[in-house]
Amino acid sequence: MTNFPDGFVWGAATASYQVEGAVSEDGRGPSIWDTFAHTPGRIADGENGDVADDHYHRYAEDIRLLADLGLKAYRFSIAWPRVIPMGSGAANPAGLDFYRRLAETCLENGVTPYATLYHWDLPQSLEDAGGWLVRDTAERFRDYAAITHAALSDVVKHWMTLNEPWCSAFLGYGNGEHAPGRTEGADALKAVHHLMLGHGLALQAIRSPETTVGIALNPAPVHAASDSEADRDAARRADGLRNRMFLDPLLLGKYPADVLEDTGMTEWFAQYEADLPVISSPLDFIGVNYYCPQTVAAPDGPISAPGTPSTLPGSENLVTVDTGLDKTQMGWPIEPGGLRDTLKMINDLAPTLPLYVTENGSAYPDEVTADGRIEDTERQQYLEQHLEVTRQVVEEGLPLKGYFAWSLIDNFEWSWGFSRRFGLIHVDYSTQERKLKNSALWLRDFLEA
Ligand code: IFM
Repeated sequence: MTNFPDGFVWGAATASYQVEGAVSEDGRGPSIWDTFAHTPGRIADGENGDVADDHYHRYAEDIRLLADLGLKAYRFSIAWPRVIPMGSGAANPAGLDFYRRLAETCLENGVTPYATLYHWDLPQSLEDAGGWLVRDTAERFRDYAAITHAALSDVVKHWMTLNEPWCSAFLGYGNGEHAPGRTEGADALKAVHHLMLGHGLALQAIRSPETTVGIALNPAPVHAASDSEADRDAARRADGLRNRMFLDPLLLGKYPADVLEDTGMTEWFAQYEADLPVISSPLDFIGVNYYCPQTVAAPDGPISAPGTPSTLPGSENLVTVDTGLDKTQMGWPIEPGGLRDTLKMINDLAPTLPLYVTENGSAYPDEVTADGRIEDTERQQYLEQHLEVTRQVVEEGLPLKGYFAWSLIDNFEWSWGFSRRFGLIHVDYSTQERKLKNSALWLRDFLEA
């Protein structure tokens, strides 16, 4: 596998709550993830992100490790409650200083910082005032973005507004698996709209000739389990909620009418059509977080079961089908070609828009051998296969500009706690010792070649 173009960006990614720890230091305010993780029963292993990887104190070591692998870019996220502890109002200089130190350390190591403004750690006080179900949160996000960009744009040139708004809306307000843990049925679509509006307002607030601004989404190919009309309709519904509900407003300036109809939200959305030009403000790039495709079938009975906690409002009974592909520890089927299909889906809508793979990776139950090795053959294979598809996509001429592995280090995998490891680098959570896994050593050799 050779021949990526000069300038192709190679990086790895993390996110604030998953790695930083130091949740009460230097004036950081509480986020919805602090509250959620400390609520009994919410996190599989009963853990929380209070310490996580202690990246807040060990970021310099982590960035050096990243650079030693030959990676040239670090995608991290900025914690809103570190910068504006109560979500609105005055900025906390110590919070901004941390991200300045982090970005400067990247630059000293020859690593380009890529910052995401929102990777799910909403200030708790904003959730108390309605969270993403209310418009005010979008406006507060714009203010936070403007303050953060103004403070850091001399050292951070590449920005993403949101990470995976699908998760914020449908896991946060749909099935309740993520913070804030609410199950609001079709109202989760209000969260979609306010997230998208927040994205557009933030993008407009931080747009400048010196910086690029994009968004990281988690679209995925959705296949129908069979050619039957009912299964094809199930696929249309799942694709609408997963992909078109985000890509259409961003790239076409409209929401998909069929999704609004399926969810009974047509009238609510009609009130806010004037927001669409803001949401579809020109992007510099789209980031794609790709893990797996989805195959769906229609249920035997009615597809809709209003009131059921679900990521599929209006289609709650839709069935996810196991097609027999190998799976990672998350239970996610492995289909490297799905990365190509996903990039192509966006490229078809916006043929010249630069794309990045902003996340791609796999969880496996790693073990450290007696002599300290981590032989994560399956993760390495996953990486090799997806990089081969990445290469093919570039060769086919799609404007794919970079690849970020998820994740640089093992970390707090949300409702799974520390029970799922995605890192290229192993973290011993009792000592905070970092160790390169075999997949990282393979990647280092690959990048060197
Ligand atoms: O860990 C997450 C990350 O925060 C967002 N994208 C998917 C990853 C794996 O689940």
